[in-house]
Amino acid sequence: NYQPTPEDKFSFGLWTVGWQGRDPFGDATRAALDPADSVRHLAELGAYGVTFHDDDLIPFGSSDSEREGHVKRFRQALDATGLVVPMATTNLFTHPVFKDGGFTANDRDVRRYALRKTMRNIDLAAELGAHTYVAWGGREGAESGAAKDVTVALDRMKEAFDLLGEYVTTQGYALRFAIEPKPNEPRGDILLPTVGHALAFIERLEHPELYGVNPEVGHEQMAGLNFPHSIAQALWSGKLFHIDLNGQTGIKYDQDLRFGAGDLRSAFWLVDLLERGGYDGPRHFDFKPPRTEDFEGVWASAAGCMRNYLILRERAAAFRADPEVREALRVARLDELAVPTAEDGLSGLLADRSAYEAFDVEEAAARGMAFERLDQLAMDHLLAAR
Ligand code: 3MF
Ligand code: MG
Ligand code: MG
Repeated sequence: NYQPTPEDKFSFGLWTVGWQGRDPFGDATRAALDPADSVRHLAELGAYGVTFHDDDLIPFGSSDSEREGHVKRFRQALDATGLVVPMATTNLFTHPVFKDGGFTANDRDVRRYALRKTMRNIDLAAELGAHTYVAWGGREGAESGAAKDVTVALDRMKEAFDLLGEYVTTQGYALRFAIEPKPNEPRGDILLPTVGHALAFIERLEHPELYGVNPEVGHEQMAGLNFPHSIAQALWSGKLFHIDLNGQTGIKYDQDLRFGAGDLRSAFWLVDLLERGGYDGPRHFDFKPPRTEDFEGVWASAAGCMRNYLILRERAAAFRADPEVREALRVARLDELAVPTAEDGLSGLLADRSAYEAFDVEEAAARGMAFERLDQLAMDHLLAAR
C-alpha cells in the first residue's frame, strides 16, 4: 500500500505543480493554476503541506487589497483541507530588477529592495505558521570574472543573512533559515554552489544556530556530487533544516524530474539515510512536471513523487531488516567503523607497537572488504528481487 497520508509529511511548492512549462526555448504549455486549486488537489493526493514563493501566491505588483484577497483565498483552502505551510521562500530571480542578484547585486538599491521584499514575505510565512524560511540565491552569481568581486559579495551575503536573522529574532518569529545551494543556472556560476560551501558560510554568520541548509537532489548532482553524502554531512552538522526532493540524470541542466526518476540508486540510499538518520522534517518535492504533460499528467507526476518515496522507504526498510544484510554489514566491518580509532588516547596509540612497529601491513592489505556482496544485496532489495 503506497497511499500517502499526512503522517508521511509530504509537501510541495506551489511553483512545482504550477509550473507552466516555460523554458529557455519554448513558451508555456499549460495554463496557470489557481493556488487554492493546487492546495485542494495536493490534499486529495495525500500531501500534508504546501510551500510558496511570495510571487507564487501574490502576483508581483499586486496592490495591498489584492494581496489580502490572495492570502484570504489561500487560507480558506488551507483551512478546508488541513494542509499546513511548513516553509516559505522569496522570489529574487524572476523580475528583471534581480538580473544581477538580490542580496549580492552590485546595485545597492536592489540589495535593499531584496531585503525588504524578503522581510515582507517572512511576515506572511510566520503568520501562516511556517518554521523554515528557505533562501535560494537564484541570481547571486556571475557569468564573467571582473563583474563580481566574490569576497566582497560574500560580505554582502553575510550582511543580508545577519540582518534577516536579526529581523526574525526582534519580531519573535519561530523561524529558522535554510540556505539552498546550487552550482549554476540561471547564472553561469552561483555563490554558495554546494552544501559544503553553504555549511562553511553559515559558521561565519553572527548567529549560526539560526541557519541550516535546504539541499536539492538535482543541484548537488549537477556538480557531480553524491547527494546522500552531502545529506549525511548536513545531518552530522545538525544543519539539515529542510530538503528538496527531485530527480536528475547526471551533470546537465536542472531537470527537476519527479522524485525517483533519474539516479534511482542514489534515491534509494537517500531514503535509507533520511529514514534512519534523524531527519523528521517535511519530505518536500521541488520538481517540475515535464512540459509534455497536461494537468492529468501534472497530478500523476506529483503522485509519483510520493509513491516512489514510499516504495523506496519500504525497500530500504526491507534491506535493513534482512538477516543476511546484517551479516554482510558485519563482514564489511561497518561495526568496526563505529569504534573510535584511539579510545586509548594519543599516548596509548603512540605506545602501541601493534599499531605500527609490529603491524603486518601486507596481511591487512590482503583482507577483502566484501563490499560487492553487500551492494548486490542492496540491489536485490531495491529491485524487489529478494
Ligand atoms: C531552483 C530551485 C528553486 C528553489 C526555490 C525555493 C524555484 O532550482 O530549486 O525553485 O528551491 O526558490 O527557495
Ligand atoms: Mg532546482
Ligand atoms: Mg529547490
